Amino acid sequence: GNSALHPQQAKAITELDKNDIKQAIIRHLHCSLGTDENKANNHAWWKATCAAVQEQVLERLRITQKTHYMNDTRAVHYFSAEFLMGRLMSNNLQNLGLFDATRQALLELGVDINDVMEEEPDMALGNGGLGRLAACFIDSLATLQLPAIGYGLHYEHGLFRQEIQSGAQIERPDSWRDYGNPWEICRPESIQEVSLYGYVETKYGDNGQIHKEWHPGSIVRGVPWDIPVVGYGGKTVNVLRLWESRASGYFNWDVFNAGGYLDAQRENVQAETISKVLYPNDETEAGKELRLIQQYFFCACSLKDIIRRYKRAHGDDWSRFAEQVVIQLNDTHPAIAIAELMRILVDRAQMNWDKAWEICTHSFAYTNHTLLPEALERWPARMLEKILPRHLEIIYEINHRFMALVDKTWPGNDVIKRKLSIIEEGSEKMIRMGNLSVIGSFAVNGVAAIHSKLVKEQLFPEFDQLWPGKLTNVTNGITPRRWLKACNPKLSELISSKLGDEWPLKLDQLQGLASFADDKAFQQQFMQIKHANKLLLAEEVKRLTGVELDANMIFDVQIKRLHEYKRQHLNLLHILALYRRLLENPDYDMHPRAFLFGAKAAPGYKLAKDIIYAINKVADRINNDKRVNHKLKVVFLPNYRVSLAEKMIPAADISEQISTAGKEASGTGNMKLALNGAVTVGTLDGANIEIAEEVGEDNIFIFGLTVEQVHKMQKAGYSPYDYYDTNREIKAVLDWLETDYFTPGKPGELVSVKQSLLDGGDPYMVLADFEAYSDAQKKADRVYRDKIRWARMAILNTARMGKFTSDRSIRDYVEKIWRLSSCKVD
Ligand code: DL6
Repeated sequence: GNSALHPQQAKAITELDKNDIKQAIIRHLHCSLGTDENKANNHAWWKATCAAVQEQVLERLRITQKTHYMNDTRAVHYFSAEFLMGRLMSNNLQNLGLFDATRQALLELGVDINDVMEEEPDMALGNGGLGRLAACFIDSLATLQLPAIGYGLHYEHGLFRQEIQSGAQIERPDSWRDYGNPWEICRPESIQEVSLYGYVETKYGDNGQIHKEWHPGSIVRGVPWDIPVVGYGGKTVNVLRLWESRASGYFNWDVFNAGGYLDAQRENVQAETISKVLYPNDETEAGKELRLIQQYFFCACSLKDIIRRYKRAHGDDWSRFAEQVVIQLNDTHPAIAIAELMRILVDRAQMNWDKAWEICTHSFAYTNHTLLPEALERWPARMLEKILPRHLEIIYEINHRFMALVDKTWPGNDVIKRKLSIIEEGSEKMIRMGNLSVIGSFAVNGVAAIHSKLVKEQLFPEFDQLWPGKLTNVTNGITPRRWLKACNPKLSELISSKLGDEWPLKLDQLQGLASFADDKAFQQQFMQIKHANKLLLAEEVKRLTGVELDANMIFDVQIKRLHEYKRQHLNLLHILALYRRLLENPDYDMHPRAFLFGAKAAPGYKLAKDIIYAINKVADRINNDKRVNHKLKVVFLPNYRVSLAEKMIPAADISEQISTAGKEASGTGNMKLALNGAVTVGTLDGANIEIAEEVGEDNIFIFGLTVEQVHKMQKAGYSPYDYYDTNREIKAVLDWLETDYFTPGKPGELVSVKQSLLDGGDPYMVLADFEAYSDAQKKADRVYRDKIRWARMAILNTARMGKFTSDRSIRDYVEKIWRLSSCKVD
């Protein structure tokens, strides 16, 4: 190859040393960036370093793609509207095994690698758990050397940047690629075109056959951007392919020729709007036309891309399609792909319906991520008719045939029919994407044992009867490369010193730490690292908020999207209770504690924003109250995101996982925190249940109502006033919110929080769980003061998190759903 130009490329990656890397960085500083060592600022160093790393990555990408092509591998295609990647530099260096050499190289160039990494904007193309799960999964897929490709949208603006002004959330646009993104590669050779709008023509053939032809009203171009996904060990490099929308040249040219220059420009703007911005709603469907167009746009581009690749190997023989291609639908956002594949097979490939349906239902699998009714996607039939008229017809046909099956199974049962139908009849006809997904897939999974059980028993019981075995569970996981090795280098080193360095690939090996759980010297090392991480976070907190934290305080962390069901306000009520206890009794016996929050609220979710405001106002008051602030601090860190999580998680003592039982499908932050030695205070919800099984009941603080108890109470008619009227503390803290104690001169500013918990009916049973929560916190406080016992608990949490590696999740998908084989890349 070009080894004369780039001598280091001739070397195997394991032979690359700091001098090779140094040379490559300098070369890029000069030749790619047109600057030099004396002029370069941290941003330039970052770009040059990324470019040097990317050389290594692209070479491995090329070899991977060639290997997959030569072996004609079956591959999984992970369709997701969100990939919350975060920063890539440290991750790619870790996975290539080049982190230390690069750190050294930069050091010799007079630059601190940490300062360089701070230059990288987060790739925040996701809202929260669902998007971050997709990112962990593609890491594991590459690590396990599985042929896989992630497909999604190349949003120009990711999730908004959050500022806090006078306590309130302000949304600012996120511009992750304003100054270029060194990791992505544009692939104009793989541009696709996608149709929208228009009408359907029915044509009658000589033999009486009916053929449908869609005459689109508009065509948009999809430009693919590839982000390499480097597996740990650097062998397999898969890609994440993200589609950017552009105006399609020729379509507008017609308008232009007709003299409609401005119309043509308007068309351009509309086409380019499709991938402009990520919808910032977590757990709520946004029934907006543009969102449906976004979903269809990336699915249609991706399917064309898949089919192009399939045809390159198999020509027009569709018979092996489902053997080669499995498409995983990450929630219902890409569910329209089912109708699109049917359209391609029936209308374009002229296949008969049954054969097409056979291929479809052997290609798709669907993951459900929530039971919350407000998150289950439904589209107005009229909207579909306007944007995708042919797809609506196809959906009606799918439903028609499915209803016949339902009728055969439950003859004459209209209740069941109405329930299972893809079409919801009402004042406005709606298309239920969940039902379409279940009907069009060969497998459906929930994301934690309890969630999958509820999917079976509550959400889709009849589907489970109809197709026994189709509904299954795959418990979520997280990549230990990012969420331990990279984000907590000190703890990683300690672990490696005891267990060797294979644990990032074999996370079960962490069990080996259990034998040190009672070892005084190890306990000390483990807790010293926690302390050092807390000092680092305290510095960051000071920098970001001005609040000073003593690293001897308990660092109690709740980081996740803001939602009533996640109950940040339960945490807040407990903070108010502690504050009140301290004011009533200055000697109130508690270990000093710092409560740290990180959370974004959907811009249109009023109460969520009110809760953020309330947390900040309470924080202000407490942090400036000399009577208590040596014992109690509250911090709301602005702009919570992946890179901030990487700083908070290694420093946490307590992990708050306090959702109403039955509402949090799995959670993944719970896994990240426990892996880093934080002890969970949590309800029996989502993956908390499985975490409790792994760490043992002595090493977790479980409290509160169970799923069954929640159901029972709600059926019996839950009244929050029962608690308000009988629990002095609850009444006092709720009434406190109505005064101007936290908002001087402005009483009532925080009243919406109180109202939601009383007249609002307290839908997430905050008051019902308050006392149990407070007791669990008291217990955690006592245990923390027993240094030896706490160290043991923290160590055992890390030691017993092996199950929650995303490698295990991916292996489960491979076995239960995808039936994939790994493909060794050398
Ligand atoms: O499965 C990933 C993640 C779970 O860990 C969370 O518990 C769950 O709330 C989240 N679900 C969503 C739902 N969004 N939609 N639609 O984000 O998924």
